[in-house]
This record gives sequence, C-alpha cells and structure tokens, in this order.
Amino acid sequence: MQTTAGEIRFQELIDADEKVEPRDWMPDGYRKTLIRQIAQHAHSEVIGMQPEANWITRAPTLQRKMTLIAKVQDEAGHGLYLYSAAETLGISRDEMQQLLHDGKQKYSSIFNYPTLSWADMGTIGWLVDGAAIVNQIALQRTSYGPYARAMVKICKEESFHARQGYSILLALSRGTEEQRAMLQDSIDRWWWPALMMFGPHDSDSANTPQSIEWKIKRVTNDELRQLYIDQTVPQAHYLGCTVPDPDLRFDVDTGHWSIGLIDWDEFWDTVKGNGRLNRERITHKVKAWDDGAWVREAATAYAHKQRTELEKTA
Ligand code: FAQ
Repeated sequence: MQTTAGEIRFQELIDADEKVEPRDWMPDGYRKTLIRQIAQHAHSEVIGMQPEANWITRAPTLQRKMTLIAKVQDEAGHGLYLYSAAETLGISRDEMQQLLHDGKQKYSSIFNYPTLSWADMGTIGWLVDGAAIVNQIALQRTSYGPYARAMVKICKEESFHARQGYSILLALSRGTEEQRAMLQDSIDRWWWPALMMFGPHDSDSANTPQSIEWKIKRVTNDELRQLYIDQTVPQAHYLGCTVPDPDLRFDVDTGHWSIGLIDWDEFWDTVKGNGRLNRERITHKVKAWDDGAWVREAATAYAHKQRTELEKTA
C-alpha cells in the first residue's frame, strides 16, 4: 500500500517530538484513542466535583470553605478545557455527555468512593490531585497539541489543589487524638483507590503499547504509579501516618518503595460500573445536565441573536 503525504507528515511530527494539530492528517486510531482518553479525562474532572462539593457547606472555617469552593470550580474549568480539546477532534460536547450518561465513556474509578469525613477533603487534594499531577506532568509532552497545552494550565492549578489538601492534613496531624485518628482512617480508605487511578499493570494495559508509540502516553501506568508511590510514602510518614499495606518495603538496591498486591477485582468492578457510588454519581450528573438545559438554550439563543445582529450590520 502506498504511503500518503499525510501519513509521512504525521510520522515526521511524532518522530521529531513536535505537536500534531487539529488540521493535520492523523490515523483514525490516533483520533479515536485521543477522543476516548481526553473525554474520559474531562468527565473525571466534572464527576470529580461531586465528592468534594459534598463538603463545601461543612468546611470548618471560612478560609477552608473559600479554598474548597475555588478548588471545585477549578475542576469544572479543567473539564471545559478538556472538552474543548476533544472537540477539535470532531466530537461535540453534547455527544460526549450522552456517551457518559449512557455508560459508553468512562470517568476515573476514584470518584466512586464516598467522602465520609472532613479529612477526606485533605486526602483527595493530596492523594487524588497528587496522582493526577504525576500523570498530567507527563501528559504535558503528549503529541496532540491542544491536549498538551490544556495540561500546562491544569498542572499549575492541580499543584495548588495538592497543597491545599496537604495543608488540611497537616492541621489535623497537629490536632487532637480524634483528629489524628480521622486523618489515618481517611488515608486507609483512599490509599489503594489512589494507586488504581494509574490503570492496570502494564502487562494488562491494552492501550499502552500503541499510545506510547504515538506518544499520546509518554510514560507507562506502572512507571507513573511507582513515581507516585516514591514521592507519597515519605509524605504520609511526615504526617505521622502509615499507609495501609503490610508489604510496603523500601528497597535499598533499587531506591524504590515496593508495595503489596493491588485488588484488581475491586478496580475492574468499579470501572465496569459496579463500584460503591457509580450509579449515584451518574444519576446526579444526568440530573444536573437536565436541570441546566434552560441555561444552554438561553446561551445559544443569545449567541444566535448576536450573530443575526452582526450579519445585519455587516
Ligand atoms: N478509571 O489500557 P489502559 C483528576 C480503563 S483527573 C477508570 O491502561 P489507557 C483531577 C481504560 O480507560 C483523573 N477506567 O488505558 C481531579 C481502559 O478502558 P477502555 C483522570 C480506567 O487509557 C482531582 C482500560 O481501563 N485522569 O483526578 C482507569 O491507556 C480531584 C484499560 O486501561 C485522566 O483521565 C481508571 N483509573 O490508560 C478532579 C488522565 N484506568 O477505555 C476532581 C488521562 C484505566 O479501553 C477532583 N488518562 N481505565 O475501555 C490517562 O492517562 C489514561 O487514560 C489512563 C488509562 C492512565 C487513566
């Protein structure tokens, strides 16, 4: 089969570590993989607002409340950048919403766990945003231009999220015995789900080889997870806490922390929609979408009116 100019150009861009842009020719599989990953990423940002929004009214001080509101709003903004990036690939925002609501596109497994205490606000910022940052720093070098550029802004904001989370946990670690117990309980519940955020082991990750070849993913799931474990375990110890893994060991030969077995049955159950809160999260999301229909209609009507008036004056 003859290679087209578009195919040659695409491979040149990938080989030279340059960005593929929306108008460049790209293989169908490249486009589909990006739509799948970016939409999943966007949906995670939006569904990810639910566990934290749940605690805004119960934040212990005005300062904590303001910070949490800002953080949750940032997540909405991240969703919007990412939906815009996905739209450049030829899918509309409405289509992505429908696919999410129908269970045909995913969102991160982590957002199917309940937030049971104020300490969970700290743990989400530290562990969940922390995991997101490790992944997204690598994605700043992804080969698709609009996705890479969205990541740069998102990473800056995620750093603030991680710090606000750790600041909540530091305060608790210096508090009463009850507060320290609440902190440890929170880490015990979120540690393993946070490690699952990086996806299955490389040996079971169907998409990784092709995504690495296309430079959509720059680092594999297991490599990112290890980076995260190495940076996070000392932070847990600094809080005077442990991570809930009896097999956790520091390997002096490799310089890395090694962990016990991840419960992949729990992971796949959650990914397939049978986690603790999957149904509740989607029901809430669909309701918000339906309740917001009038806003979308009003916004579109206004844009339509503006366009008509502009055409009249042109
Ligand atoms: N949850 O072959 P792989 C955040 C699926 S942002 C659910 O390894 P891939 C900010 C995967 O889709 C968090 N499903 O897949 C925040 C695939 O199924 P498919 C979101 C998962 O794509 C903080 C199958 O398993 N970040 O938290 C998960 O090469 C606080 C096989 O897996 C991103 O989305 C999972 N954890 O690698 C917001 C980052 N893991 O689609 C609010 C961008 C895997 O073939 C509050 N995404 N699956 O049917 C990625 O980097 C990649 O998509 C991976 C998965 C690494 C998630």
